Amino acid sequence: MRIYRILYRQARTLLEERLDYYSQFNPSPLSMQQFTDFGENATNMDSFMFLRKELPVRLANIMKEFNLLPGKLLHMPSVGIVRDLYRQSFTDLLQFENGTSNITTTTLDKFTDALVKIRNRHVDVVMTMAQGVMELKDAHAINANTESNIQYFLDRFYMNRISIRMLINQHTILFGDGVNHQNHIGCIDPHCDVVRVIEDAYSNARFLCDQYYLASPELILRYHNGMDKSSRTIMAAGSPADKTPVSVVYVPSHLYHMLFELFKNAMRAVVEHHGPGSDIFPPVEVLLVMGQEDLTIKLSDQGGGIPRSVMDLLFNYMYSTAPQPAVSGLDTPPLAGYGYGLPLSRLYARYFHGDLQLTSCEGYGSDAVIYLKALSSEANELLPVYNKTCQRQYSTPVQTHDWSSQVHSAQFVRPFSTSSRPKTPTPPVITTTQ
Ligand code: P4A
Repeated sequence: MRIYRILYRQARTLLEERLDYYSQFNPSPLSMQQFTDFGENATNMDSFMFLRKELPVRLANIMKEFNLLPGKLLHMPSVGIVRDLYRQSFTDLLQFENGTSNITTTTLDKFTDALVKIRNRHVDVVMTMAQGVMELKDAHAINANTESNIQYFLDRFYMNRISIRMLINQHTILFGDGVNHQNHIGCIDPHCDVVRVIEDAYSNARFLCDQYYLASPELILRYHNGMDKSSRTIMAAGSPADKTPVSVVYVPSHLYHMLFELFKNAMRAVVEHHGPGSDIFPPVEVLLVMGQEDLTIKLSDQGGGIPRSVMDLLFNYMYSTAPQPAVSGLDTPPLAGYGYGLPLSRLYARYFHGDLQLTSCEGYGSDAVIYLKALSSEANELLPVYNKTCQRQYSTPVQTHDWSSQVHSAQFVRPFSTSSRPKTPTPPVITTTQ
């Protein structure tokens, strides 16, 4: 037994040592343009040489940050599982660390296989982390500091994950033996047809909405070109689409993810606000604008909106992990969305220096706006960096207010009536007096 313990300790130290080494480097953000240039010109070997350092750097940066999490979360079983996956993948990559002259096509193939294996290993990470947050909520009362640290961490953790998957996808699509979509560069479409993605997301969300509520709002889609100041209606309620494309260099699956989420939310709000029995719903209106700097997609619905006190909760991981309301006895409300729909969609938007914002007129409806960089040279990856500033974030308590207030934080208020999940019984409070 002892020998195993010694071997284990040695393996651990090597891992820790390499983590220290790689976490000293900042990740190198790539622009959309670099991704496409690279995809068109780089060889398998170029990509290998870049990734064999960049992937361990990105992994190490976020693995170091795990250590700054509140101990309460760090010790949840699901979080432990996720950390082990990261350790395994980091270790897998270390075998490609050394050598320049002895790199053969076998090495390159093995590397691609390793990346595929890593990608598959991490498919369920979002769910497993959400499980960890649920375990934490069941086991402990959460104070504002803990909540803010977890929010901060998860945004960075998921952004890091998005970026690593992007790199892996680019490499495996370009140099693996899978199918390479025509006219795509890896998973990037240099002529991503925004209108097509909007229609796709709308019609798939609508399918779910029809299935669930037996009704759904129509779509009205307008386009404005800010450069030549021309406007046109692309889709009026019920009428077919005008096929002139509006295009941007982008990852279609990222854009689809955001739009699908926003359409589901808008439809759910509209149908529930007007009553599923209503025979006419106000349409969801989408305005697509091409500007000099930004491409803007605004979704406006008349679903009754949300009060300001609830707005931040929609992007809060702690809050969103609450079980979704079970409606009318069906156990999977398809429009409830995956709990992390909005915060993850916002990360996708921010990943290439765009954004996703929600504004609402409570009592009327909501506007959700996706901003994308119009120019691929300006669409740089936004990556979390492990450094002193980030370390300070975790140790700085949330700001106390210097304005008088009677209003209590809405942080733990449930905005919608939900059938609550059976709770594990709360242990009796034991007070000790010294
Ligand atoms: N009103 N407005 C929205 C929601 C409500 C809304 C809503 C009740 C809240 C949560 C949810 C889905 C809808 C909207 C558009 C949005 C976001 C929220 O993009 O009309 O599921 C998480």
